[in-house]
Amino acid sequence: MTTYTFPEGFLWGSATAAFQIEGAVHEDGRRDSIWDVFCREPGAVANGDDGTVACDHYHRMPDDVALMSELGLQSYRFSTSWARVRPDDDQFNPAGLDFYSRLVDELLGHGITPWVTLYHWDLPAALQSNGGWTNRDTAYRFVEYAEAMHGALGDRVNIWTTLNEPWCSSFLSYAGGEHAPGHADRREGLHAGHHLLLAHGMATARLRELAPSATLGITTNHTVADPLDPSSPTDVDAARRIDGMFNRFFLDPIFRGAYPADVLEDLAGLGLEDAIQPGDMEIIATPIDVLGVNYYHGEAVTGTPSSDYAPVVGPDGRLRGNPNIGSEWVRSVSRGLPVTDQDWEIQPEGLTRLLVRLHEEYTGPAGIPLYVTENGAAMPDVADEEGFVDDQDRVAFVRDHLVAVHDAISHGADVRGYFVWSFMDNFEWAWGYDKRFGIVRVDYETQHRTPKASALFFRDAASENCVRG
Ligand code: PNW
Repeated sequence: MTTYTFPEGFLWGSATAAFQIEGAVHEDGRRDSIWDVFCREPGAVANGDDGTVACDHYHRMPDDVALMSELGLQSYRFSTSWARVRPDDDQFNPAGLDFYSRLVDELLGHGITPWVTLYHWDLPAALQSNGGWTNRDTAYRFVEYAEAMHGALGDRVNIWTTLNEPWCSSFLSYAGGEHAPGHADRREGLHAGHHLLLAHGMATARLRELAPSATLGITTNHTVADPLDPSSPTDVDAARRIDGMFNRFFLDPIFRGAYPADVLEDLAGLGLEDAIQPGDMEIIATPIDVLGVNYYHGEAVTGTPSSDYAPVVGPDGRLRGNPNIGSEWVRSVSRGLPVTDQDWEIQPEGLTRLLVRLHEEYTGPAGIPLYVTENGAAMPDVADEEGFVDDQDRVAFVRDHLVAVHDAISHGADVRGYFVWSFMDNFEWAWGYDKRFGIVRVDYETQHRTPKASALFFRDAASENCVRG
């Protein structure tokens, strides 16, 4: 057995997102977000689930924070809900701002460092009626919202990330049709992607003025794409394309101030250029202090090159698109690796490769540290009568990925912390409540919380600053 000890000060935390846990969607002035609307569309979310109650965190927040403290979490990454603090794209809502202010006080009172994400996908529905992220104006609205959040929390919060996973909130949402608002339009997907990056850059610049000493960043989601057959030029090109859209489309503008040339070529004629205005790329490249990395799995890719593509109408009448804009012919195929409850392949070594590469190609040269802001697994809900889940499968997943982080650090990557996704079972977007990612179990009948074996494992790892395996 080897003991993997992490560098001193390594940050152990857990994460959630507002829409996935809060509930209380129409309380204290909150109004619909695009996810509330999307959940009402037949066929959009498994079982017709929605966020009306979720984990009822809005009413149980102090108890939830107390549990985080019992489990030894050093930091808690949460998102603030734009639809709660500025429901109508008009006045800010004091009751909404107050909820997050109380959350921050509660965290600090327990010695837990708050890590704020300003946008985890719950755009106010009022803004979607003007085009949402396809409208450049939404980026300016985001800056106003960021300013308001800083005004409410900036005296106590030091770590701010602008966006969570812009790949999801652009390509998967506006072109893939899988996430709210559920559109299947390539041009919309690309414009949303550009405007999200612009929003990130402008908000970062504004927050920097307001809080020169704050730690500012963004969280991006990544994949590690390998050619199914490394000797096939088509598969190699497929992997390049997926890497381009998932990873480099977002990182190159942020760290290098330009979209990658090969990606622009793949996307020629699809309308991205129409969204880019003079000066945008400089704004997007506003320096950041930290990069949050979300990693769940890599993939092997293949396909038959084709320029034919059209969204299809699903059995429920909804349009189904494809997030691989301009490379819709690329498919991910199983390599026969073990999978989670969501059929995502379990591939810890992908995380090592990803972190080393990000460090070498993007963050290292700029002296910027990496944090794993999400990693975790959906696993079956097998609870005993007391509601305890002995999730040794999740324990192994988290341990193996922590070892992978340790390997990346040994190879020179500057990784400063790890946030397990998620603190508790919650609304897993298009999968509804079917898929459970929590290290704490939620009984949705009683709202009772029960730490799983993985929570106890994580508590011990955090307190000892090491894992064994
Ligand atoms: C991330 N995909 O979502 C999010 O940041 C979390 O809110 C979410 O619960 C977690 O990962 C687990 O899914 C993703 O289809 C959702 O590729 C879907 C995809 C990727 C990330």
